[in-house]
Amino acid sequence: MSRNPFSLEGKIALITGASYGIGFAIACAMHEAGATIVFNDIRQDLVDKGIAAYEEKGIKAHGYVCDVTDEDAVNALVKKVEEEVGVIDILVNNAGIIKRIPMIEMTAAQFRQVIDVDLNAPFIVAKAVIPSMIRKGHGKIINICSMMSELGRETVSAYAAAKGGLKMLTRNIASEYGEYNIQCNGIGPGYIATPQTAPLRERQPDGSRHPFDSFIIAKTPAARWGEASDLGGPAVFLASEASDFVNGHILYVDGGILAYIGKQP
Ligand code: NAP
Ligand code: GCO
Repeated sequence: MSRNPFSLEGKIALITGASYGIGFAIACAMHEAGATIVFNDIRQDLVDKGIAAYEEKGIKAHGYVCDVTDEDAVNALVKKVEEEVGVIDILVNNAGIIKRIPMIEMTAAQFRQVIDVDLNAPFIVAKAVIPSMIRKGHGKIINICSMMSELGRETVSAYAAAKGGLKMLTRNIASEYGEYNIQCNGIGPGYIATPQTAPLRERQPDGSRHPFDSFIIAKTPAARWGEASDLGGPAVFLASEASDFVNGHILYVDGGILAYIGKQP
């Protein structure tokens, strides 16, 4: 019988910031495809909550405390994972933050903080796992990008700068390490219903939809917000042998937003 090219059997996947939200959904899909799941969060209580959420799904995940912006902590995490679980075959740079502040009101410190988590950290974590991937002869890196890797909008200057940068970091990792059988691709989720976007979906005092919520429905051919689980299949594809000749690509999983001018009001 031929091997299933989408199988992640025997693979170890590190998904950053995956106690809940998109990272959690990607981890669950990778587990279903056979991978061993490793994740981190910034505090022990958040890691414990994550482990309990995985247990509820019947998944024995390995959770660690680590702030992805701290290079020493990331290096220590990767060393510990290699000792306790094994060499990381799949890295998903998922941890991310957003600050919705008009640019001329945003402080440079706030801007730097977003760049630190959303762009510097993927560099730090990828840098930490690549040497072992080279030694092992293969590796998959998936960077979670955004609509804001392509588009701008008011209040998200730092996030757009970071996610645009992450798209180019993705292409550069693919260019620099493709010859070592390392594939680095991005996933660009559309508007997905998670805690990060909850403020954009809050009901109005009169019970009506938030104007941004209605705007997103009108901008999305699928006419709905994405669910975190919508990212599972694409992530498994980019983590599996099925995508071994896909490198430096950004796979937008957006219900068609980038193809569409939007519904006429
Ligand atoms: P979320 O619900 O806010 O979850 C983000 C996760 O990242 C949380 O678990 C958070 O940990 C963790 N995190 C933040 N800073 C960290 C740090 N310094 N070290 C370690 N972990 C850290 O966000 P989400 O919507 O699932 O988004 C996940 C990724 O997808 C992000 O990169 C986001 O930008 C991107 N994305 C989201 C959407 C969307 O519509 N939701 C669309 C496109 C892209 P805590 O437990 O501490 O909060
Ligand atoms: C915003 C949103 C986003 C999304 C996402 C889109 O305020 O516009 O939070 O930017 O989270 O990244 O792909």
